[in-house]
Amino acid sequence: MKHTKILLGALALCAFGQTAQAGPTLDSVLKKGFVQCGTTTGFAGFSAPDSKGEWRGLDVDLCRAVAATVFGDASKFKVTPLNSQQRFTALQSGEIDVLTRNTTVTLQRDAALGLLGAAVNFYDGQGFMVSQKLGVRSAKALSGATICLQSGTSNEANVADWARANKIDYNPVVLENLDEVLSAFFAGRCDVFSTDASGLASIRTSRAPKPDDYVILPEIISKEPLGPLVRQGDDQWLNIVKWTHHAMVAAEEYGITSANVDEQLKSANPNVQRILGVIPGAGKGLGVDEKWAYNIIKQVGNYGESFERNVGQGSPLKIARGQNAQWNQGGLMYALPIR
Ligand SMILES: N[C@@H](CCC(=O)N[C@@H](CS)C(=O)NCC(=O)O)C(=O)O
Repeated sequence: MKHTKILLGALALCAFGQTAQAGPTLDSVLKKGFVQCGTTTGFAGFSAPDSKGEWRGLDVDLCRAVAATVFGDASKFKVTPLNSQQRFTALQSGEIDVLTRNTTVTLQRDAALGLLGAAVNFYDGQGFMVSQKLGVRSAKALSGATICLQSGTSNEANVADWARANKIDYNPVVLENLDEVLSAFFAGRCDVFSTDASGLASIRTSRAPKPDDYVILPEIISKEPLGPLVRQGDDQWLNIVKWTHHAMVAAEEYGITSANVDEQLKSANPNVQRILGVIPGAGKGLGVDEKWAYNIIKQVGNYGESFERNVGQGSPLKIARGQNAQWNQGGLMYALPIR
């Protein structure tokens, strides 16, 4: 009897294993009609409102892409601006559905906070910015410096590790809001501002009174793989966020862009056909429409388009692709197979 039950269970799994179970997050997102994304309070290139108040950036594009996956409409999203400290509780409490906010994926955030890093959409590392007037050209010369940091970031602990390893004394000034940190730094209350290199590039171009008065030092002291986080316990939602990112990266790898995606529907390449739903299966596996990735690419673009527009050559930040180039171009962006 017991064996028969196990066998029936296994048969049921085989028969229905192709279809995703509707998880609680997708259910509630479908019910309310939009995806609620946690972003920064405003950090140009990654998540910030433009002059018309529309949220833009690499992380906002990922949020829009999730909306395209779920609704076929990238505009069905809302933003909750969060400082570094507030972001994890907002996700834990269900106030947001996904955290798309320059957040480093670490073991403790996955293990102790009940959250999960779903992907990495920007490989980064922590650096230092100083005023030109300080005359310092290397982080090795920072002994005795006052370093401004934002609380609730991985940046605080990284500086402590780096200082201990390099026998450097420093005075930390740790403040909760980015505006307070930047006011302190630009007013000269700190010699140094330390955060992710992308953050330094963004802040120097968009927030410094005179960008040329500030230099970013060459040292990178940590690994900061930045990516979207979801709550633990909802595998379907994790899959949706994870594969949304991989669809954008895969589209770039196969040369599918927002401009040519309709043309690409006629591609003879089975990889392209699977991504675009011409060969069905991926949508069913995620519990969404077979045109999910087509909708992302058409409305948001592939990863490279989003990168260049927001933080790359088409943006004031002009960040080089570097580690964020495709795996076959010397970078770390490697789409998992959509099949
Ligand atoms: N990647 C680091 C740092 C992320 C972070 O919160 N950086 C600050 C400094 S650039 C930020 O984005 N602040 C924006 C805000 O609080 O609105 C982490 O995950 O802890």
